[in-house]
Amino acid sequence: MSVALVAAALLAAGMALVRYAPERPPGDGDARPVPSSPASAAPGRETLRDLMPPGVKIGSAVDGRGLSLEPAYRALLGTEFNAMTAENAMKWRNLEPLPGVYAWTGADQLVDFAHQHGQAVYGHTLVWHSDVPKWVSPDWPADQVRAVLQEHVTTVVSRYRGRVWAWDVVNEVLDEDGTLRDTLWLRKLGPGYVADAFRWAHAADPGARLFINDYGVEGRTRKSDALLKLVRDLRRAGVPVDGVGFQSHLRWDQPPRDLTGNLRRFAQLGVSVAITELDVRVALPATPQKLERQATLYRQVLRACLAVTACVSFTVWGFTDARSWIPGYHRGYGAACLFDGSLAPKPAHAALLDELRRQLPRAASPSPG
Ligand code: 9MR
Repeated sequence: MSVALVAAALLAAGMALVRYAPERPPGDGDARPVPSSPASAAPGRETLRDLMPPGVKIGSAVDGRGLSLEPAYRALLGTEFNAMTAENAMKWRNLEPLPGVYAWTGADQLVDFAHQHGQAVYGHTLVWHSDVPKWVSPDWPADQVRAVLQEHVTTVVSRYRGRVWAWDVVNEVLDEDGTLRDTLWLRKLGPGYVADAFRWAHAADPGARLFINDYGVEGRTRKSDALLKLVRDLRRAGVPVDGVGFQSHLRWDQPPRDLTGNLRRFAQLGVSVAITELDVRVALPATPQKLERQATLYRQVLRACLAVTACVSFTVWGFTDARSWIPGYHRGYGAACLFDGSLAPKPAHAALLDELRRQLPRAASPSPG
């Protein structure tokens, strides 16, 4: 299904061609105040959070289970980051294991931890082809599929209304060739499901920033061209899309092509942009040389985000190699995070700190005479 057809479907549905106006201009971050950093775990050591410019959040994905981990993990999470994304706790399969039976504990704990540490929560993810509860059946008629999807979006967003600053409303809706991915949602509901999901989420929490999130779109690729067109069409049709998330699961030896220029062309549509799931996997064994190249790539991604005013957050997909998804999914790769398996900072962490220090506004020079 091409993105042109999405636009056609939107029009066919009789939608008003009103450009959606965000409540605040892009680039200004969160409308909800995030308190400043609590005292650092290691006094005297500056953290990423300390140095991040106002208006750009620094986040990490956190698996709900990570929160019950050792104090050192919790201390780093609380001091290095001012935002967090639910790595798994808010996925539909985990939230509603049986129809109408919700398991909120993991997600609630995450939101509570964030609140106690003055951190913003990035909700992930409402509509995805993966991690759908098994009880949602492809044999159901379209009306039933639509009703459960709407119920899911509405229930989850309403529960965290005012406490989640942004949502990945739809995740990975595009295929590698830029067409809409063949999913249960597309097959049953047609391309209009994307717009509907944003409208349902907006109705449930009009203050939340609503994102479309994908991978393989960081550089100028066929897929990012298609995403650009999709976002443009959705906004022209009045759909409340506030931002575009660039997952950024990168390989140490494959930097994206023109990341900064790519972020800019999305920003020109009037949306916020965000680095949502950054990690940089290296081919094992991880040598000092590879970790230096990894550090350079982390730095480049941060630099790109900071160069684009519309970039509102920079989030890593987990901060320790001890808990990264990479070894389980990418054979022969690992060591993708900012801290090693013993929570010691790696060159990539130092590179981010260095980049942030370089970007600090220069102290006013003494007046002549
Ligand atoms: O890191 C997540 C891993 O623990 C889960 O098993 C997996 C399936 O739910 O999802 C991983 O996170 C993915 C994210 O939700 C969407 N973008 C790609 C991420 C890495 O696969």
